[in-house]
Amino acid sequence: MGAEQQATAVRAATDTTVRAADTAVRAATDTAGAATAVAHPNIALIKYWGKRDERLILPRTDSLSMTLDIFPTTTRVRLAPDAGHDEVTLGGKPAEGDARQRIITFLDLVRELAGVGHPAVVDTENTVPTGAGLASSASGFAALALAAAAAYGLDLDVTALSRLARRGSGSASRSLFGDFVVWHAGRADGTDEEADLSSYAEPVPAGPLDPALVVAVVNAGPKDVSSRAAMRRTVDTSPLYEPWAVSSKDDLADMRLALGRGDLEAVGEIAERNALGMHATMLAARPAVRYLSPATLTVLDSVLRLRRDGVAAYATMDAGPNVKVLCRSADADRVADVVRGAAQGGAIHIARPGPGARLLNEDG
Ligand code: 2P0
Repeated sequence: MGAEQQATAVRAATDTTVRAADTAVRAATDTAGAATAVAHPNIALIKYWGKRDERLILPRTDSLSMTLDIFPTTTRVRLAPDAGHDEVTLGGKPAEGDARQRIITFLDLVRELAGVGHPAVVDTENTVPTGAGLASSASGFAALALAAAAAYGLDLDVTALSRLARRGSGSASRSLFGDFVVWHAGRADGTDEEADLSSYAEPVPAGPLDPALVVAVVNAGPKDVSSRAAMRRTVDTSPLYEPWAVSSKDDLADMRLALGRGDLEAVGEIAERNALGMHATMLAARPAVRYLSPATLTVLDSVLRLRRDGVAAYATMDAGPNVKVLCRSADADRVADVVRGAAQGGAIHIARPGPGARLLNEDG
């Protein structure tokens, strides 16, 4: 296939995927007033690290992720016109502090867009074990965006929903879609409205990869520095930030090609170098942000040993010490065994590509 034909095929495949996602998210929007949505976490293979606009949550660079099939978040939003204020529970307990405030700020945005001022009752169930190192903000705000938009009667297509989810948490924009997903940084040279419109997520076509992601939890404790604060400090103070942002563009272009031809080794190599580069930017921040622990490095050593033994295994780490190892689905159990030995008693989870966010019918 020539480059032009390939581009046309890729565009057609993407259009079909977006239309299918649209049907899924529009399916139950006829029950305005209450809606329940489910979304899965995603892990970035090309990282989102750094904002250019904190209010609109506009990133400095494009990012690309795989949506997982484990640990979904389910969120129900019900309008409560007679209530005096929003009522928010997480896992059956009243939400507090920053978590509660971020949800209410997000509901305020939905109310403004819908022109409906009613308070809401929001119930969220996360199935991710506490501290598993799989950020629940991506699945959480993707599910909340979908449920709140439906409950408040906003008729948004899935692209607009990914923009909306972005306003809750950047990485949530990617969890609207299943499998591999790119989030566009968008236009930096126009108005706020143009920038907002141009920063959304969409599916990325991939060849036959059959991947798995082995998650090694080496420390389940809370982190010292939030990813939001760490990102800000890195952009503001790290001399390595700009070079990483520039090289991340090349990584993304290479990643699209590697995904397209179903080349798991190349996908893994690019993901690993992009993640290590991101951590290098943090180590050079002032003061340094160091999420990687001795146990992280022990797991990274085990990944190198696997590669030396001929197993395609590649590591990526986010804003924490836990390691996610990309490998072939057929190798997942072997990789999990080796990584378990290195993870010093930490829990191991095996994930595969998962679905996009969807609304549940009221009967579930
Ligand atoms: C990512 N991370 O691409 C990157 C890699 C962590 C490391 O997205 O401030 O919770 O809510 O937009 O999305 C974590 O940041 O940050 C994140 P906000 P978010 O997955």
